[in-house]
Amino acid sequence: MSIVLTMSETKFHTSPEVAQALKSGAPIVALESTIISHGLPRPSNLTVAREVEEIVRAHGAVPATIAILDGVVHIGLTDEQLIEIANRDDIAKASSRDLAVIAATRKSAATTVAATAHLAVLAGIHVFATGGLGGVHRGANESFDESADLTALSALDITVVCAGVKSILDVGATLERLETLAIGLVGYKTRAFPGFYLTDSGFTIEHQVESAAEIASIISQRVALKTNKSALIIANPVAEEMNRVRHDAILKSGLEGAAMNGITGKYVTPYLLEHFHTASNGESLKVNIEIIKSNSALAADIAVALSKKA
Ligand code: PSU
Ligand code: MN
Repeated sequence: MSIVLTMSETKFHTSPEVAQALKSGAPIVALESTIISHGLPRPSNLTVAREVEEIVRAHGAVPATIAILDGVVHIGLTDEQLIEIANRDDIAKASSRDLAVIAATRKSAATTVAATAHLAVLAGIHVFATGGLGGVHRGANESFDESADLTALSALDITVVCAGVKSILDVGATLERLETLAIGLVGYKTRAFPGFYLTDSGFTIEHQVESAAEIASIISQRVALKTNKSALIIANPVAEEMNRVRHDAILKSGLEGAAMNGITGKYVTPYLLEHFHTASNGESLKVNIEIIKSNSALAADIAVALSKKA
């Protein structure tokens, strides 16, 4: 027996503002929602979600925060929907593989980098801002824990602005995987690969760019040379990093805590982020918020520069 899904059964809602921008070719920036539901504590999660949208607008682009609410995929959220993502207790964390299940069962989920990038491209959006990418976890040679962000980005034409990968990961292994998966990587005004809370993870990036216009040129060349089957990552270090000594100590206790409490799979990243925010007395939260804001501003500048080229 074959199951045929009609379009009406696939609930895919693009907000009027985003739909209009898509139609007119105006610059758009996709924003993920897992940061809001699982990455930041209440109530700052909602404040940040709103501020980030404002920053994108102030830089001349239209924000498209992406999530699934009660089975409907939303590209662009209303303020009421942002509130739901920030405050509802039944918001799951969805990677690409979960999307169909959440939609079919009429559930609600925030989307990770993998799922957001997938839905953004499906909607026709090719610039995306997040905090830090998922990657290869420490001890992955035993646990096989590698974020689906990597494989998703190996098959999507999208430019992702991030502060490198989270320092909770095996950064060296993640960089090797990015190379294998042919995911482009350039540093924004730096050749030091950022480590999320830290401006320099200790690893080097081969290519450095100085402006959004330069990034737009690279994106055009990717299309011309057909290397746009996989994503391009713009590594944008935070202006002011966390205290390194404190960072390292909190990371150590966090990893120990995760192991002791048997935290595995998709729960590892939210657990460690939460541990950082609590143990650092909000210092990591402050840095995390700065990261998301500055990445959104740069993503908007890139989207604007791209629309000028078109
Ligand atoms: N960046 C942040 N906070 C977050 C994340 C990124 O500043 O919470 C989320 C993203 O949604 C990313 C996810 O896709 O963490 C990675 O989770 P995992 O390691 O389970 O793939
Ligand atoms: Mn994982």
